[in-house]
Amino acid sequence: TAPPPGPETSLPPDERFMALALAQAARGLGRTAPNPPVGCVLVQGDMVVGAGFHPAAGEPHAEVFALREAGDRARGATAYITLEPCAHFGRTPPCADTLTAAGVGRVVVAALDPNPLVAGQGVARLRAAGIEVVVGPGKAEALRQQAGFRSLVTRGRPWVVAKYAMTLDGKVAALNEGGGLVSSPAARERTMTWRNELDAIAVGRGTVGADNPALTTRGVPGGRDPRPVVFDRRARSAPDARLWRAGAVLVTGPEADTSAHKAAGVTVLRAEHLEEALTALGTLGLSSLLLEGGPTLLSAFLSAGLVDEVRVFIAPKLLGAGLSPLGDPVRSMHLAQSLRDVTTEQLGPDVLITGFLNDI
Ligand code: AOF
Ligand code: ZN
Repeated sequence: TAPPPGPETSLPPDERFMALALAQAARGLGRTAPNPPVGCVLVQGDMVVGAGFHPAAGEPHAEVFALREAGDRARGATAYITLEPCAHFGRTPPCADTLTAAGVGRVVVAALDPNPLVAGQGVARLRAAGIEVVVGPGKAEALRQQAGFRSLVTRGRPWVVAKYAMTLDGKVAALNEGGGLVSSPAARERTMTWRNELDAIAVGRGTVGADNPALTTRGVPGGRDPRPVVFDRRARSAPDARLWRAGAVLVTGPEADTSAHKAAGVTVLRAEHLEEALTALGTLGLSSLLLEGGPTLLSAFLSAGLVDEVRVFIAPKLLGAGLSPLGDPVRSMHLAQSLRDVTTEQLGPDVLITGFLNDI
Protein backbone atom coordinates (compact mmCIF):
# COMPACT_ATOMS: atom_id res chain seq x y z
CA THR A 1 0.00 0.00 0.00
CA ALA A 2 1.14 3.53 -0.71
CA PRO A 3 2.34 5.51 2.29
CA PRO A 4 -0.07 8.22 3.44
CA PRO A 5 0.65 11.63 1.94
CA GLY A 6 2.27 14.22 4.16
CA PRO A 7 5.43 16.26 4.56
CA GLU A 8 7.25 13.45 6.39
CA THR A 9 6.77 10.88 3.66
CA SER A 10 7.88 13.26 0.90
CA LEU A 11 11.37 13.16 2.47
CA PRO A 12 13.98 10.72 1.14
CA PRO A 13 13.95 7.49 3.25
CA ASP A 14 17.19 8.27 5.12
CA GLU A 15 15.83 11.68 6.18
CA ARG A 16 12.47 10.16 7.10
CA PHE A 17 13.89 7.46 9.39
CA MET A 18 16.42 9.91 10.85
CA ALA A 19 13.44 12.12 11.81
CA LEU A 20 12.20 9.18 13.90
CA ALA A 21 15.62 8.83 15.53
CA LEU A 22 15.64 12.58 16.28
CA ALA A 23 12.20 12.24 17.89
CA GLN A 24 13.60 9.45 20.06
CA ALA A 25 16.60 11.61 21.03
CA ALA A 26 14.30 14.49 21.97
CA ARG A 27 12.89 12.37 24.81
CA GLY A 28 16.26 12.73 26.55
CA LEU A 29 16.50 16.52 26.21
CA GLY A 30 17.21 18.12 29.58
CA ARG A 31 18.06 14.75 31.14
CA THR A 32 21.38 13.60 29.69
CA ALA A 33 23.94 16.29 30.59
CA PRO A 34 26.89 16.22 30.44
CA ASN A 35 26.11 13.53 27.85
CA PRO A 36 24.28 14.27 24.57
CA PRO A 37 20.67 13.43 23.82
CA VAL A 38 20.90 10.59 21.26
CA GLY A 39 18.25 8.53 19.44
CA CYS A 40 18.56 5.32 17.42
CA VAL A 41 16.10 3.54 15.11
CA LEU A 42 16.73 0.14 13.45
CA VAL A 43 15.00 -0.46 10.13
CA GLN A 44 14.48 -3.63 8.05
CA GLY A 45 13.17 -2.71 4.60
CA ASP A 46 10.42 -0.26 5.49
CA MET A 47 9.81 -1.57 9.03
CA VAL A 48 11.10 -0.12 12.26
CA VAL A 49 12.30 -3.12 14.31
CA GLY A 50 13.85 -1.25 17.25
CA ALA A 51 14.04 2.22 18.72
CA GLY A 52 15.76 3.74 21.72
CA PHE A 53 17.26 6.87 23.27
CA HIS A 54 19.91 7.77 25.83
CA PRO A 55 17.90 8.50 29.00
CA ALA A 56 20.63 9.88 31.31
CA ALA A 57 24.39 9.96 31.87
CA GLY A 58 25.46 6.64 33.36
CA GLU A 59 22.66 4.76 31.56
CA PRO A 60 23.22 2.68 28.40
CA HIS A 61 23.52 4.49 25.09
CA ALA A 62 20.64 4.81 22.60
CA GLU A 63 21.97 2.01 20.36
CA VAL A 64 21.82 -0.52 23.20
CA PHE A 65 18.09 0.06 23.81
CA ALA A 66 17.28 -0.14 20.08
CA LEU A 67 19.31 -3.36 19.66
CA ARG A 68 17.62 -4.92 22.70
CA GLU A 69 14.20 -4.25 21.20
CA ALA A 70 15.18 -5.54 17.75
CA GLY A 71 16.82 -8.78 18.94
CA ASP A 72 17.60 -11.02 15.92
CA ARG A 73 15.92 -8.55 13.60
CA ALA A 74 18.96 -6.28 13.93
CA ARG A 75 20.87 -8.59 11.55
CA GLY A 76 21.13 -6.81 8.18
CA ALA A 77 19.13 -3.81 9.43
CA THR A 78 19.99 -0.15 8.83
CA ALA A 79 20.72 1.80 12.01
CA TYR A 80 19.74 5.49 12.08
CA ILE A 81 21.62 7.27 14.86
CA THR A 82 21.52 11.01 15.63
CA LEU A 83 25.17 11.00 16.79
CA GLU A 84 28.17 9.01 15.61
CA PRO A 85 28.31 5.80 17.69
CA CYS A 86 31.01 5.87 20.33
CA ALA A 87 34.40 4.17 19.85
CA HIS A 88 35.59 4.25 23.45
CA PHE A 89 35.15 2.12 26.55
CA GLY A 90 33.25 4.51 28.81
CA ARG A 91 30.51 3.45 31.15
CA THR A 92 29.54 1.05 28.34
CA PRO A 93 31.59 -0.79 25.64
CA PRO A 94 31.94 1.01 22.25
CA CYS A 95 28.59 1.18 20.44
CA ALA A 96 30.43 0.85 17.10
CA ASP A 97 31.48 -2.66 18.19
CA THR A 98 28.05 -3.52 19.61
CA LEU A 99 26.41 -2.59 16.28
CA THR A 100 28.99 -4.66 14.38
CA ALA A 101 28.48 -7.69 16.64
CA ALA A 102 24.71 -7.48 16.15
CA GLY A 103 25.21 -7.78 12.38
CA VAL A 104 23.81 -4.37 11.42
CA GLY A 105 24.25 -3.95 7.65
CA ARG A 106 24.34 -0.18 7.22
CA VAL A 107 24.65 2.80 9.55
CA VAL A 108 23.29 6.31 8.92
CA VAL A 109 24.61 9.01 11.27
CA ALA A 110 23.29 12.58 11.50
CA ALA A 111 26.39 14.22 13.00
CA LEU A 112 29.92 13.28 14.07
CA ASP A 113 30.76 13.25 17.79
CA PRO A 114 33.03 16.19 18.79
CA ASN A 115 34.19 14.27 21.90
CA PRO A 116 37.96 13.73 21.28
CA LEU A 117 37.52 10.12 22.50
CA VAL A 118 35.24 9.50 19.50
CA ALA A 119 35.71 12.24 16.81
CA GLY A 120 35.40 10.14 13.66
CA GLN A 121 36.73 6.91 15.15
CA GLY A 122 33.23 5.48 15.61
CA VAL A 123 32.63 5.81 11.87
CA ALA A 124 36.14 4.53 11.08
CA ARG A 125 35.62 1.43 13.26
CA LEU A 126 32.33 0.60 11.52
CA ARG A 127 33.88 1.05 8.05
CA ALA A 128 36.87 -1.09 9.04
CA ALA A 129 34.36 -3.83 9.90
CA GLY A 130 32.97 -3.57 6.35
CA ILE A 131 29.79 -1.71 7.26
CA GLU A 132 28.54 1.03 4.93
CA VAL A 133 28.28 4.35 6.80
CA VAL A 134 26.50 7.51 5.62
CA VAL A 135 26.97 10.77 7.54
CA GLY A 136 24.70 13.80 7.20
CA PRO A 137 20.95 13.11 6.95
CA GLY A 138 19.14 15.22 9.57
CA LYS A 139 22.37 17.00 10.49
CA ALA A 140 20.92 20.52 10.96
CA GLU A 141 18.29 19.31 13.43
CA ALA A 142 20.78 17.03 15.19
CA LEU A 143 23.20 19.91 15.75
CA ARG A 144 20.41 22.02 17.28
CA GLN A 145 19.42 19.13 19.58
CA GLN A 146 23.03 18.56 20.61
CA ALA A 147 23.97 22.26 20.94
CA GLY A 148 24.41 21.95 24.71
CA PHE A 149 26.61 18.85 24.57
CA ARG A 150 28.67 20.23 21.68
CA SER A 151 29.15 23.55 23.49
CA LEU A 152 30.29 21.80 26.65
CA VAL A 153 32.75 19.58 24.74
CA THR A 154 34.21 22.25 22.44
CA ARG A 155 33.98 25.42 24.60
CA GLY A 156 33.66 24.08 28.14
CA ARG A 157 30.54 26.13 28.81
CA PRO A 158 26.79 25.82 28.33
CA TRP A 159 24.90 26.86 25.19
CA VAL A 160 23.05 30.08 26.04
CA VAL A 161 19.51 30.76 24.81
CA ALA A 162 18.03 34.21 25.52
CA LYS A 163 14.24 34.30 25.76
CA TYR A 164 11.78 37.13 26.29
CA ALA A 165 8.28 38.23 25.32
CA MET A 166 7.57 41.79 24.20
CA THR A 167 4.73 43.89 22.86
CA LEU A 168 4.46 45.00 19.24
CA ASP A 169 6.18 48.23 20.30
CA GLY A 170 9.05 46.37 21.90
CA LYS A 171 8.25 46.54 25.63
CA VAL A 172 8.47 43.74 28.18
CA ALA A 173 6.55 45.51 30.98
CA ALA A 174 4.49 48.64 31.60
CA LEU A 175 6.20 51.56 33.35
CA ASN A 176 4.15 51.66 36.52
CA GLU A 177 3.50 48.00 37.08
CA GLY A 178 6.08 45.23 36.78
CA GLY A 179 3.66 42.30 36.61
CA GLY A 180 1.06 41.58 33.92
CA LEU A 181 1.58 38.99 31.22
CA VAL A 182 2.77 40.05 27.78
CA SER A 183 2.31 36.80 25.85
CA SER A 184 -0.59 34.40 25.29
CA PRO A 185 -1.11 30.98 26.94
CA ALA A 186 0.19 29.27 23.76
CA ALA A 187 3.46 31.20 23.99
CA ARG A 188 3.81 30.47 27.69
CA GLU A 189 3.24 26.76 27.02
CA ARG A 190 6.12 26.82 24.56
CA THR A 191 8.35 28.45 27.17
CA MET A 192 7.49 25.61 29.52
CA THR A 193 8.68 23.03 26.97
CA TRP A 194 12.01 24.90 26.82
CA ARG A 195 12.32 24.87 30.59
CA ASN A 196 11.77 21.11 30.43
CA GLU A 197 14.48 20.72 27.76
CA LEU A 198 17.30 23.00 28.96
CA ASP A 199 19.58 22.16 31.87
CA ALA A 200 19.55 25.50 33.65
CA ILE A 201 17.61 28.75 33.78
CA ALA A 202 19.11 32.11 34.72
CA VAL A 203 17.84 35.46 35.95
CA GLY A 204 19.53 38.53 37.36
CA ARG A 205 19.25 40.00 40.82
CA GLY A 206 16.65 42.52 39.65
CA THR A 207 14.22 39.81 38.57
CA VAL A 208 14.63 37.90 41.85
CA GLY A 209 13.88 41.08 43.79
CA ALA A 210 10.94 42.19 41.66
CA ASP A 211 9.19 38.86 40.99
CA ASN A 212 10.58 36.28 43.46
CA PRO A 213 10.06 33.77 40.58
CA ALA A 214 9.87 29.98 40.83
CA LEU A 215 11.20 29.29 37.28
CA THR A 216 9.67 25.81 37.35
CA THR A 217 8.23 23.76 34.48
CA ARG A 218 4.43 23.70 34.66
CA GLY A 219 1.92 21.86 32.48
CA VAL A 220 4.40 19.59 30.68
CA PRO A 221 3.55 15.88 31.26
CA GLY A 222 6.60 14.17 32.77
CA GLY A 223 8.40 17.53 32.86
CA ARG A 224 11.41 18.32 35.04
CA ASP A 225 12.65 21.67 36.32
CA PRO A 226 15.83 23.34 35.07
CA ARG A 227 18.49 24.20 37.67
CA PRO A 228 17.99 27.86 38.61
CA VAL A 229 20.97 30.21 38.44
CA VAL A 230 20.99 33.75 39.85
CA PHE A 231 23.54 36.26 38.53
CA ASP A 232 24.05 38.65 41.41
CA ARG A 233 27.51 40.25 41.33
CA ARG A 234 27.42 41.55 44.92
CA ALA A 235 25.13 38.90 46.48
CA ARG A 236 22.46 41.43 47.42
CA SER A 237 19.43 39.23 46.67
CA ALA A 238 17.33 38.10 49.63
CA PRO A 239 18.74 34.88 51.15
CA ASP A 240 15.15 33.69 51.68
CA ALA A 241 14.08 34.05 48.00
CA ARG A 242 12.11 31.12 46.63
CA LEU A 243 14.79 30.06 44.14
CA TRP A 244 17.35 29.09 46.79
CA ARG A 245 15.04 26.42 48.14
CA ALA A 246 14.87 25.00 44.60
CA GLY A 247 18.66 24.54 44.60
CA ALA A 248 19.57 27.74 42.76
CA VAL A 249 23.25 28.48 42.11
CA LEU A 250 24.40 31.98 43.10
CA VAL A 251 26.95 33.51 40.71
CA THR A 252 28.80 36.47 42.22
CA GLY A 253 31.89 38.57 41.67
CA PRO A 254 35.11 37.69 43.48
CA GLU A 255 34.54 40.06 46.41
CA ALA A 256 30.88 39.54 47.31
CA ASP A 257 29.91 38.75 50.89
CA THR A 258 28.00 35.50 50.54
CA SER A 259 27.90 34.48 54.21
CA ALA A 260 24.10 34.80 54.52
CA HIS A 261 23.54 32.76 51.35
CA LYS A 262 26.05 30.13 52.39
CA ALA A 263 24.35 29.87 55.77
CA ALA A 264 21.12 29.19 53.86
CA GLY A 265 22.88 26.33 52.03
CA VAL A 266 23.18 28.07 48.65
CA THR A 267 25.79 26.85 46.12
CA VAL A 268 28.02 29.84 45.31
CA LEU A 269 30.20 30.31 42.22
CA ARG A 270 32.61 33.24 42.06
CA ALA A 271 33.78 34.68 38.75
CA GLU A 272 35.49 37.82 37.47
CA HIS A 273 33.33 38.01 34.37
CA LEU A 274 30.43 36.27 32.62
CA GLU A 275 32.52 33.96 30.45
CA GLU A 276 34.31 32.65 33.53
CA ALA A 277 30.93 32.22 35.22
CA LEU A 278 29.67 30.14 32.31
CA THR A 279 32.77 27.95 32.45
CA ALA A 280 32.10 27.39 36.16
CA LEU A 281 28.51 26.37 35.33
CA GLY A 282 29.95 23.99 32.73
CA THR A 283 32.03 22.28 35.41
CA LEU A 284 28.75 21.59 37.24
CA GLY A 285 27.77 19.61 34.12
CA LEU A 286 25.18 22.15 32.95
CA SER A 287 25.21 22.10 29.13
CA SER A 288 22.48 24.60 28.30
CA LEU A 289 21.20 27.78 29.92
CA LEU A 290 17.92 29.60 29.31
CA LEU A 291 18.32 33.32 30.04
CA GLU A 292 14.97 34.68 31.16
CA GLY A 293 15.97 38.23 32.04
CA GLY A 294 15.94 40.93 32.98
CA PRO A 295 17.28 43.68 30.73
CA THR A 296 20.53 44.24 32.65
CA LEU A 297 21.56 40.58 32.55
CA LEU A 298 20.53 40.18 28.93
CA SER A 299 22.53 43.23 27.82
CA ALA A 300 25.59 42.07 29.74
CA PHE A 301 25.47 38.65 28.05
CA LEU A 302 24.83 40.16 24.61
CA SER A 303 27.62 42.71 24.73
CA ALA A 304 30.03 39.97 25.86
CA GLY A 305 29.03 37.89 22.79
CA LEU A 306 27.78 35.13 25.08
CA VAL A 307 24.22 34.75 23.77
CA ASP A 308 24.23 31.86 21.29
CA GLU A 309 20.56 31.70 20.37
CA VAL A 310 17.57 34.06 20.71
CA ARG A 311 13.88 33.16 21.06
CA VAL A 312 11.49 36.11 21.21
CA PHE A 313 7.70 36.26 21.37
CA ILE A 314 5.99 39.32 19.95
CA ALA A 315 2.48 39.93 21.26
CA PRO A 316 0.12 42.13 19.21
CA LYS A 317 -0.30 44.70 22.00
CA LEU A 318 0.75 48.34 22.22
CA LEU A 319 2.05 49.91 25.43
CA GLY A 320 3.82 53.14 24.56
CA ALA A 321 6.72 54.00 26.86
CA GLY A 322 7.66 50.98 28.95
CA LEU A 323 10.52 48.69 29.89
CA SER A 324 12.76 47.53 27.03
CA PRO A 325 14.01 43.93 26.85
CA LEU A 326 17.61 45.20 26.69
CA GLY A 327 19.29 47.75 28.93
CA ASP A 328 22.33 49.15 27.14
CA PRO A 329 21.82 50.80 23.76
CA VAL A 330 23.83 49.98 20.64
CA ARG A 331 24.69 53.41 19.22
CA SER A 332 24.42 52.70 15.52
CA MET A 333 22.32 50.40 13.32
CA HIS A 334 25.39 48.92 11.64
CA LEU A 335 26.56 47.71 15.09
CA ALA A 336 23.30 45.84 15.77
CA GLN A 337 23.73 42.10 16.31
CA SER A 338 21.97 40.21 13.48
CA LEU A 339 20.45 36.76 13.93
CA ARG A 340 21.18 33.94 11.45
CA ASP A 341 18.96 31.01 10.40
CA VAL A 342 15.88 32.94 11.44
CA THR A 343 12.51 31.16 11.82
CA THR A 344 9.07 32.57 12.53
CA GLU A 345 6.03 30.76 13.85
CA GLN A 346 2.61 31.90 14.96
CA LEU A 347 1.49 30.72 18.41
CA GLY A 348 -2.06 31.82 19.14
CA PRO A 349 -2.04 35.59 18.58
CA ASP A 350 1.73 35.86 19.15
CA VAL A 351 4.65 35.46 16.77
CA LEU A 352 7.78 33.54 17.81
CA ILE A 353 11.02 34.61 16.15
CA THR A 354 14.14 32.50 16.69
CA GLY A 355 17.68 32.80 15.41
CA PHE A 356 21.35 32.25 16.17
CA LEU A 357 24.15 34.65 17.11
CA ASN A 358 26.84 31.96 17.36
CA ASP A 359 27.48 28.75 15.43
CA ILE A 360 26.92 25.36 17.04
C1 AOF B 1 26.65 6.94 21.64
N1 AOF B 1 25.34 6.78 21.96
O1 AOF B 1 23.55 7.29 23.18
C2 AOF B 1 25.53 8.49 23.60
C3 AOF B 1 26.88 8.68 23.22
O2 AOF B 1 30.12 8.19 29.86
P1 AOF B 1 29.65 7.35 28.73
O3 AOF B 1 30.32 6.02 28.65
O4 AOF B 1 28.15 7.25 28.66
O5 AOF B 1 30.13 8.08 27.40
C4 AOF B 1 29.69 9.37 27.15
C5 AOF B 1 30.18 9.80 25.79
O6 AOF B 1 29.65 8.93 24.79
C6 AOF B 1 29.68 11.19 25.43
O7 AOF B 1 30.60 12.19 25.80
C7 AOF B 1 29.55 11.10 23.92
O8 AOF B 1 30.79 11.26 23.29
C8 AOF B 1 29.09 9.67 23.72
N2 AOF B 1 27.63 9.61 23.83
N3 AOF B 1 27.39 7.91 22.23
O9 AOF B 1 27.18 6.18 20.81
C9 AOF B 1 24.75 7.50 22.90
N4 AOF B 1 24.97 9.21 24.60
ZN1 ZN C 1 27.87 4.52 22.71
